[in-house]
Amino acid sequence: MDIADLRDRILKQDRRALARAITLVESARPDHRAQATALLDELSKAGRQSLRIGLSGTPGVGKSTFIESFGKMLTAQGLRVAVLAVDPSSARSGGSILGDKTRMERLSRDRNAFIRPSPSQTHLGGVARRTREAVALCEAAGFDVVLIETVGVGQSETVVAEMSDLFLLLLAPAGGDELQGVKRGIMEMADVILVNKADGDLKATAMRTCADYSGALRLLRKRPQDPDGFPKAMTVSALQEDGLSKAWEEMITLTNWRKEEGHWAYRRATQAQFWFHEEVRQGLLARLQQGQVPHHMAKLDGKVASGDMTPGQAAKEMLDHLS
Ligand SMILES: Nc1nc2c(ncn2[C@@H]2O[C@H](COP(=O)(O)OP(=O)(O)OP(=O)(O)O)[C@@H](O)[C@H]2O)c(=O)[nH]1
Ligand SMILES: [Mg+2]
Repeated sequence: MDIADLRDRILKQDRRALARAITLVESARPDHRAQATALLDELSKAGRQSLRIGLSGTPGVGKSTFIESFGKMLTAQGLRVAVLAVDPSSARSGGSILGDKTRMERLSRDRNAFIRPSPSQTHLGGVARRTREAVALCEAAGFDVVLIETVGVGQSETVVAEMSDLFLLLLAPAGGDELQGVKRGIMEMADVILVNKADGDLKATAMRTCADYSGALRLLRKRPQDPDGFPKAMTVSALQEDGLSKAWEEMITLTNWRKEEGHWAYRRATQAQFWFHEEVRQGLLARLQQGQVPHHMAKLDGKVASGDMTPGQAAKEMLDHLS
């Protein structure tokens, strides 16, 4: 593969080149990995930055519908929008991906939008790297906004928050007692909570739910990266495309404030460090699977089990062997 050519085409916003590059970063082959690293290094020199928006929500809350409506609203304003997904679980069946295709039909046909579904990978570390690198590729390809979707299952929110400038939490209208269902850690990550489906019969419930969450957000510890009034809860209807431009205005307000106050750059810097450390950790773990290492480990396993070596001694010998 001609990396210089791929770089030039991505910088010229060639979508097919972008798709090929994402396939390249998804590959686990060592030669592909080396090419991917070289490509990302080259592209980072262009210094292009998108607004990265993470979006999380439980199954059925309306993520796909929201991305379609919100994405169309942005492209109608002349913005270019990329959509990526982090899906570490195998829970997403082929049926659901098919469903997404129909739900995001208008957006997927939009010249100013680029949608890349999640690859079928189960290891969260692998998905995280692939998505983070895909985000970087989309930035280089000149997208104004990169939406990173995750279904709310445990750790994946943290992964997405660590690669986003803004984190949106999509919630469904619900009775007050269900407020407990959202984990505190996830609430603390949110910059904007959107209570979706605020339409028809659900509208009144959605407004109550929104008020409940506004109250809950006020009880959280104040974060330095927030101006007054943030994090904020709002109602939207993805289906009726209601409240979306208001939500976008709030995101812009928050982003501009963070840029002016230095929080935006600071967050990007600490995120880069986080991923550097994460890559080192993943690399070390990978080395445990390579060459003679598993064999050596198995031998030491036997000695530990028989009591001939303490776990500490065995670990030290193993680590000496690795370095
Ligand atoms: N009334 C109403 N229904 C909505 C709204 N947004 C989504 N829905 C409906 O909720 C259902 C689920 O919507 P999706 O967009 O597929 O939800 P999702 O979060 O992507 O679901 P998964 O991909 O399974 O995690 C669909 O039947 C939508 O039509 C809304 O704003 N109002
Ligand atoms: Mg969906």
